[in-house]
Amino acid sequence: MRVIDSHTEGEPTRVIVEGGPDLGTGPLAERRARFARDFDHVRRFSMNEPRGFDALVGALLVPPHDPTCAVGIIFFNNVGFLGMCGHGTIGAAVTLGHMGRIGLGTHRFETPVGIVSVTLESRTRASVENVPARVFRRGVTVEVAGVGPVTGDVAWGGNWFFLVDGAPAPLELGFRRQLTAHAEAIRAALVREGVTGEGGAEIDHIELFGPPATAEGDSRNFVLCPGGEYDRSPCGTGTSAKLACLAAAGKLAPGALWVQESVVGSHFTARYRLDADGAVIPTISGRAFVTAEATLLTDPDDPFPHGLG
Ligand code: PYC
Repeated sequence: MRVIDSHTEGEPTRVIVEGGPDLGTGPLAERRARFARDFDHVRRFSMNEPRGFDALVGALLVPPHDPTCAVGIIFFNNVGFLGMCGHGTIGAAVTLGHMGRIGLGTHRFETPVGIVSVTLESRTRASVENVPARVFRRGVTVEVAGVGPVTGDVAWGGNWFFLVDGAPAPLELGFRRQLTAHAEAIRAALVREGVTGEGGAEIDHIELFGPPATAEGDSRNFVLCPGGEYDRSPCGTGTSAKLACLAAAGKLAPGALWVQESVVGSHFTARYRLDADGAVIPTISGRAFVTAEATLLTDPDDPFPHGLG
């Protein structure tokens, strides 16, 4: 399997460019289901130790179902599959540019949750106009074990998020274990109290917000991902969900700039527009850097041919 690795504002992406599973044709949501049902060992092989690690997000390039798209992408991680992935889309765009498969300019990428419009602005910078983001429930309070009541918003930005203002420690790398434990306790409380996204969808990302660390920033965040790791970037789908919350609260006007800092000190710039139906359409911009071109190997004598986990 040939892969190209990159990081987007600190968060890693591994694009499978050759040797991935043949998922056939059809809508991407169906092909993602086929991937999960028949080829989960490929996800584990490429994501888990010893070839990967828990923060890694994978991106399988597939022929698009919609012929207006340059490519189809299915995102996955150490525990399963994602709807969309903002940092991963920026990483994939820079990777496709690195491979010479796309040039500077705007391209449509198809994902299991819809088509996104991606502009490769330079060799290392891309912006993504995401699928519509929306708030599902505002001001939901759950009782978090060892903490007490915590209030947040449930919103969609391509994945489901619970967004909380405030954290028990500074949003800095040195406090990541404490922040992770806090966010995991919130996620457990959501499950225990039956708080979900629309249609009973699991809320698998928790986003904690605090004040920015720089004069340019509007806010800093810590995002717990489904597999227990934190997002090194400010999280593209999480920032999209944040924009939907800000728009719903009347705190950010269409077109206004929002600078979202991550826990590692990187940032995404973000804005939204309203479409004809009044839906929030976020655009997230950031940098990505190619870090490796590799061939992943397996050995018939390897006791862990599909990795650990
Ligand atoms: O950037 O959307 C994102 C993302 C989701 C999970 C990790 N990064």
